[in-house]
Amino acid sequence: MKEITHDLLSSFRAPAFPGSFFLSFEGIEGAGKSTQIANLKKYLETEKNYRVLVFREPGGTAFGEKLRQAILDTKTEITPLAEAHLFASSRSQLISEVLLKELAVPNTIIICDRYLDSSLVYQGHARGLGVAEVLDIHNIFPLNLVPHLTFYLRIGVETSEARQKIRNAPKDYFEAKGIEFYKKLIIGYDLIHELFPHRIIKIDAEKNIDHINQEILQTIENLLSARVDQIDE
Ligand code: Z5A
Repeated sequence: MKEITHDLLSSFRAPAFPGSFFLSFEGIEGAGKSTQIANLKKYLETEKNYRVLVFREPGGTAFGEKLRQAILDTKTEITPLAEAHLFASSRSQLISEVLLKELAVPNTIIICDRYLDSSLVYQGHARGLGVAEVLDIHNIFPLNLVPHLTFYLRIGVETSEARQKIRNAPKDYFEAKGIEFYKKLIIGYDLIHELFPHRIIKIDAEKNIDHINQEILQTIENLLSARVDQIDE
């Protein structure tokens, strides 16, 4: 497997659009991403007057949604390399067709439900392709654009299973892979957090929904006020 070098990591940058922000949420199944994204969107729109757009990955474009269905509904095994390229092509389309255009509109916040880190963790670490190999696939504009902030909602395997049981939906391609796969995902996310310690904010998502929401809002306040200070300078 390839080495993750400083040079490789430093080619990943947040997009520079004055007054606009790009955020993502990460975590294993049932971590509470959709729940927290809905709460954050409401807060940013009503309390901060931002224009907030939410996209999910894979998906977010007509092409991406077709890929999502193809990947998550498959009953046959896909190689980790094929998976990585499929997710990257959905992401590439989302960035070019939507993200860059929308971020250029001032006062916009884009929130992605999963993004690059999911590929690093699922394909790179848990499926064994290698984190550097997945970074390499993304080391070309615009795939090398990363969020200003990523919230990693960390839960254990037991909590994930308990929350899935309540939902009682049929298992998709990744959900069917079992406990050992989920354990690898958690190790993978901790590893990615070490690689990008400033961008990725790790949150204990075993706590209750309101507590997590408050922690997220505090971090967001810091991001927004730091950016305003920069603009004022
Ligand atoms: N994938 C990949 O391999 N590579 C990639 O690059 C990308 C994706 C982009 C997409 O999953 C799959 O694609 C995913 C990785 C792979 N595979 N898996 N597994 P998805 O989008 O279909 O599913 P998900 O991301 O795992 O979403 P989810 O299951 O809906 O989880 P969530 O959004 O994090 O959770 P939630 O819907 O907000 O909450 C789940 C339940 O828990 C719900 O009943 C809530 O009311 C409850 N909940 C939420 N928070 C709490 C707290 N704090 N306490 C108690 N209960 C809570």
